[in-house]
Order: sequence, then structure tokens, then C-alpha cells
Amino acid sequence: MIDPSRFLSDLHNLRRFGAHDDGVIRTAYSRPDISARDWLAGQMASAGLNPQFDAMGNLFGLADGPSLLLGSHTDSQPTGGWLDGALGVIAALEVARAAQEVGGPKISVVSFQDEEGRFGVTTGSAVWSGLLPLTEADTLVDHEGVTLAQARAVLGDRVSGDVGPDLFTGFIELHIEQGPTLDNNDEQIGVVTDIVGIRDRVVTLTGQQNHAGTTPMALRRDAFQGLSAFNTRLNERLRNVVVPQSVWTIGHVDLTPNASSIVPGQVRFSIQWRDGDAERLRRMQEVIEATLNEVATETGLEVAMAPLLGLEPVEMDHALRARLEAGAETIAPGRWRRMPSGALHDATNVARLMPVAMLFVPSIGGVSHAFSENTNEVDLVAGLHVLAHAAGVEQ
Ligand code: HGY
Ligand code: MN
Ligand code: MN
Repeated sequence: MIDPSRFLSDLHNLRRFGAHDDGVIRTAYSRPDISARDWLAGQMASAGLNPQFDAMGNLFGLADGPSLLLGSHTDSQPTGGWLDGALGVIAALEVARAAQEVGGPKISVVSFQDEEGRFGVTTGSAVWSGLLPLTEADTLVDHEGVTLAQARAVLGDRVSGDVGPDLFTGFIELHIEQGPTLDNNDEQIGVVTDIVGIRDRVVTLTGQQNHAGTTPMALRRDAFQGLSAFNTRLNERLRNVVVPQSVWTIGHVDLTPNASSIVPGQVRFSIQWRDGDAERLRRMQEVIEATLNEVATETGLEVAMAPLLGLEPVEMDHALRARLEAGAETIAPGRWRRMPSGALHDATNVARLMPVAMLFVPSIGGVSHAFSENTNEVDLVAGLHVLAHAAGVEQ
């Protein structure tokens, strides 16, 4: 049967891989990531599952025969929290293990690779679900210039081949909310109604590197000034098309040459935007591209845009969602809600292939993608029990 202390012990064991402050540094294909996957493969085998790595490094623990798939990801952001993804994988392991012990329903487990997008956007499940061809994924480059092909070579002879989606009857992902809603309302469980869509790209603005003392302001082609003017004008312009749930982020900026006495000649930055509505994502893209070109012309900069990456908004399967709602009402009566996901998840890609649903537990202070990310143990265990109910492993 479900053993909360075994579950919590595994969760803390996984935390050890790439541990840093209270969080983890366990980016896709890094040594801590691969060591964590090797440890997880061992746990899967001990739980009576058949561990299989595919070419991307997605790790499956397969029950024999058709099964419900549970899981998430174990790679982290460059400075990540200990529960983002990890919670869903370890809860899945515990439910699958309990099911094996009692001869219950067939449950398989997955830890997708690079959900956190070192190379793009949820690349492991994007390749697995057929959205992104492996040959194309291999050409993706991280912020240090490493290609995905070079990075995944570390898998070596672990790769046992493809794991076909037809083995699975559906997918349920338990995840931390990564936002403030449940915590602010003292609720324990969120049953996800839909997951937002995203667009993500890298932009390069090129001007002229020059002397910071002798170059008159009016003659400069300053890449930082271009980015600064773009950001200010974009915030004003987007207000005409967005709603309160819309978000946009410039999260990664490389300024060249990044020296105090040199007018920066180039800036390479990431911009991503998210919304629950595909048409509004398109309108946001129009505003972003028009503003970028307008500012570049005014400031004498050249614009280069990398290919646009993205995922569409997706609604959760109603039948699987109903099973989560029944579990939530049993485990946390009056302390659960239906809610959208502002974060992206592998479930979006898996929804292309089979029925999919998600549930959340609270993030303390709504904090995530930070070392301080945390959730109260009682809520972690509540999420585990709701998942077990929905999987038919607990009544
Ligand atoms: O960015 C996201 O929403 C996910 O946590 N990678
Ligand atoms: Mn995640
Ligand atoms: Mn994340």
C-alpha cells in the first residue's frame, strides 16, 4: 500500500543529486542529472518496473502490458527548486510500487528529459510525442553553444530504444503549483483545467562597439540602449492586447563585450510570452516583432531572430480530471479548487497522444524556479494520496 515515509525518503534521496542551498542544480544531461536518472532506474527496477532510456534520455519504468503513465521530470532549472518535476516522478514511483505490491492496476512511471528547456521548450517530451523530430532537436543549442546532440551523447549505452506511447492508456502529472493561489487560499489541492501556451525565442540586436568616452551619444549604435528602449515600449504596447493572466519575460541577456568602458555592440536575449488563448499569443507576437523592428530602425541596430519555439494551450481530459476531483474531495474536502496552469508541463506534449490530467499541491509563498522553493510535507503527502486515488490504487 502507499507508504508516505518511503515516498518522502525517496524525494529527499533524489534531492541529493545536484543539491545546492535548499534547491538543486540538475540541468539536463549534467552529471547530477544523469546520476539521478541512474539512481531512479534502480528504484524503478526494485519496484518491479522495467527501466528503459530512450534516445533523448527520457527514462520510463514500464509495467508489463497496457498501463496508466504517471510522472513528470527530474531535470531542473539552472538554479532550481527541489520539488519542480521531482515530486511528480517520485509520487508516480510510490503509486506504481504500491500497485505492484498489491497486484493492483498496471502503472508505469516516466521522468522526461529537459522539461526545463536547456535546449528549448520541454524538449524531451516534445521529441517523444512527435512534435519535434530528433534530428531537428539535435541541432538545438544551449546558452553556452553546446548542441543537444553533443549533450545527449553522455547517455552512452543506456539508450535501449524508443518507448511507444501506445503502451499507455493515459497520463497524470502531479506537480507543485509554482504560483500563489493555493497557498494564499490555504488550500491543499489544485485540479488543473488547462495549461497555458507559450512562445519562446532568442533575439540578437547588433550595433557598433565603440569607446565609451569619445563616442558622442547621438552617434552611438548601442545594443543595450536598443534593448532598454524595446523593453520599455513593449510594456506600454502589450497592455493593449493582454489580460491579467498574460505574461512575458526577458530572462536571459548576454551583452557583448560587457565592459565598463565600451559601448556594447551586441546583445543576445531571450523573450518568452504565455497566455491561455492561442489568438492572443499571436497578437502578442505581432506587437513584439513590430516594436522590435521599430526600435532597431530608430537606433540603427540590426535585428536577428532565432526560430520561434512554442506550445499551444491545452485542456485537460474531463474523465481523468473527474477522477482527480473525486480524490481531492476525499483527501482534502473543501480545500481544493479547479484552476489553470500558468506554468508549462510535459503533460502538454503528452496530451497530443492520450488523455492527460494534472494536479497541484501548494508552493509556499508561491515561489518556484528558485532554491527557496518548498511545500509542506503534509501537502506533499496529500497530493500523493489524491494521485493514488485517481490511479485506482487507493479507494
Ligand atoms: O517554465 C515552465 O513553466 C516550466 O517550469 N519549465
Ligand atoms: Mn516542472
Ligand atoms: Mn520548471
